Amino acid sequence: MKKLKFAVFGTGFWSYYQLSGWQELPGVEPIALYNRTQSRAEEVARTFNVPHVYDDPDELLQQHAAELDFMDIITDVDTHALFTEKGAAQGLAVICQKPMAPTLETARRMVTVCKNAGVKLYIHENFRWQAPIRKVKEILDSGLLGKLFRARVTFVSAFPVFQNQPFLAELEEFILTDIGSHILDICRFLFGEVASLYCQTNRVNSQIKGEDVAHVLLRMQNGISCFAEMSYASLLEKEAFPQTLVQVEGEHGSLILTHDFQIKITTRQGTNSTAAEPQMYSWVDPAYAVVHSSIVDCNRNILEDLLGNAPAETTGDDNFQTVRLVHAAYESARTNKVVSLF
Ligand code: 89V
Repeated sequence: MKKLKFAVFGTGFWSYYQLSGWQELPGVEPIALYNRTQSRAEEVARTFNVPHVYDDPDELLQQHAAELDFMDIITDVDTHALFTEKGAAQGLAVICQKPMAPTLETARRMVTVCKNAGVKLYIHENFRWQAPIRKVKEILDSGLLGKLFRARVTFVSAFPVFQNQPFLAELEEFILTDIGSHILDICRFLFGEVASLYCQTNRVNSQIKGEDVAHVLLRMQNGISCFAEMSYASLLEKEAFPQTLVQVEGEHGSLILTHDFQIKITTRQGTNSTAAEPQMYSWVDPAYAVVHSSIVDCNRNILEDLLGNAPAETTGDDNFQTVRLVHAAYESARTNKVVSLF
């Protein structure tokens, strides 16, 4: 079988997990790495047996664009558009980490540039690929709970996320872009598109620049009322990081996805429990297990699309709808007004 060849742009903290995730899949092969600091790229290249390393992205593309099938962008958000444009100009499919871009206009431009160049754009949005979130979706789709009317999606933690990802402390817009991109995407995945939203934010940690608490009340187009709550400032008895907890209510019953991937389903017949644990690959950091494990499923879904076997979920077009929600939430928090998404 011919392997799809790819280049990685950015070899920081996340690249180790992204490359480990690719290694779980047959049919792909990283052939070149770019990083601003070449020594860091060399370290990663040694770990993953990648033959070519560059500290100049244009040189990488000049040398290898002809043999590449796609690029995987794992740089900070401010350079996503730059590398997307470089890749699209060479006719390469682009995979880019979330959040897609720092502004809605830049995200729109990335989608347009890729369309105009006739190349595919995918956003590596992995939270919807977590095993417990897929299980919740399966239960909702079975109709067991009947017509849904109320939901709550929670990512509330005091995990010291800035230790591994110090750049997060420098973001003027923090939790809605970093975690909101995931949580609002889960809301869309589970409950469909949003009609309107209202948001309040707060900054508790004075050592960081952006907000670390956000509450978003969403009115979904199908009438469901969904409360998305996020915090990196909440010292709780049970630390949930990096789990997303979910509660959904329908006419015939409810479900709760609680800590440690337990799902409790209650109907008039009583309560049943089921578990949806992530697959523990050898390379996952136990502190991030459910997130790291979902990288493989997200990559697999994108790979199937690249191979023409099945459509990917997290395309640029799809993720643009999530980016709209993130920026609508900031607008709502700024103006203290409900924002319509129509
Ligand atoms: O996927 C992410 O956005 C990571 C983490 C799981 C720590 O939030 O920044």
